[in-house]
Amino acid sequence: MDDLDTLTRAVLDRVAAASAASELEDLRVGALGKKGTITELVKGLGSLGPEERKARGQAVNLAKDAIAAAIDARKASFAARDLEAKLATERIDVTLPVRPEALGRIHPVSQVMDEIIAIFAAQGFTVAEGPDIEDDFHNFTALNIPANHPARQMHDSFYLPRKADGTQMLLRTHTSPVQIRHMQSHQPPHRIIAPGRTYRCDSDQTHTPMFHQVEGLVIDRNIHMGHLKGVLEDFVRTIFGVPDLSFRFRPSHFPFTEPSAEADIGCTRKGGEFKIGGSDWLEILGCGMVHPKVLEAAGVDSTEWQGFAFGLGIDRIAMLKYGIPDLRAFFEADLRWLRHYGFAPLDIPSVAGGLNQ
Ligand code: 2NM
Repeated sequence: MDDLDTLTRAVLDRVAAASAASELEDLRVGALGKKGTITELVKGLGSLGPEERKARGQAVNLAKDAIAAAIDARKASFAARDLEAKLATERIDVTLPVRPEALGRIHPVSQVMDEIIAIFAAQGFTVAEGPDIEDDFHNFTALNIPANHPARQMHDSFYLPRKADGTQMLLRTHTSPVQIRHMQSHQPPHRIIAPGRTYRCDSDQTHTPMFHQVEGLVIDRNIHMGHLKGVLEDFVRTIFGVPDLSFRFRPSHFPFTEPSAEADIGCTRKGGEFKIGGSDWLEILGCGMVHPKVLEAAGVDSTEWQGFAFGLGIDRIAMLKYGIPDLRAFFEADLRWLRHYGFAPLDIPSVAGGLNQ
């Protein structure tokens, strides 16, 4: 017995004195491994009588368990100590100010979207939102777009796989379905804008498959084209910061408005130079009086209510306003481009702030 007790105590003392996990592993192998001191004692049991062997066997097992438990406990305390040390040396002070060179930038599209929202908010509009994935009714049918219209073709719109009931969802091709949904779920009068992502199967120098639109909708009892022109003229003058910017309507056609117009702003083209303001014309948006069929499809009584709608592309406004030459760079997530064309996060646009200092 004494040799077992002495041996056990010696191992436990060395476990207590160990200063690293690797030392503990050496101690474990030395005592409990194949050729370990305790293991060797077990081998000696064979030469003992049955009674003595049983008693000695139990004592050896208790010693093995005690040593293994002591080693595990010491290992755990080393792991806790190492973690504490790591946490102490790698501590970060989350209250420190952000490094200026590490600041993110606001994408020009986000900036212009915020500017547009600020301008229409000052005119009393609120923002409406809806799903990017739409059904045929809200994206086309309710907007008086006929069954054979080219926009409905497979190669002009992004369709999802057909569902079991035969219907097929698509990525919205404009934000008009947001306005249909708003009219369905709210009582008139309406005064909303619907900014957001839109999708068309189109990709070249001036088109990307995903782009950004803002559409506006005003429905009340006596709304007419004069209100429309006033709202939009104020908008283009404020967004471009040109107080006397010229603005004109040209007759046009959309299935969802009657009458319909396209609007131009004044610009200057001289040599290679281009700027907003001047006596040349640049097309900027489409608009019109909401077609009675559209109002009825959205559950609005067209004998009592009427109004206007308009739509414009945000990406092109951003290019024009901030002199960004290449549309495709907008969606390449190039950090150098973002650092150059991006905006400081706290440069929040407001009409009172002049939008762009
Ligand atoms: C445009 C041009 C003209 C438009 C119509 C509607 C709705 F849902 F109220 F009928 N929303 N947007 C509209 C009208 C959009 O984009 C060039």
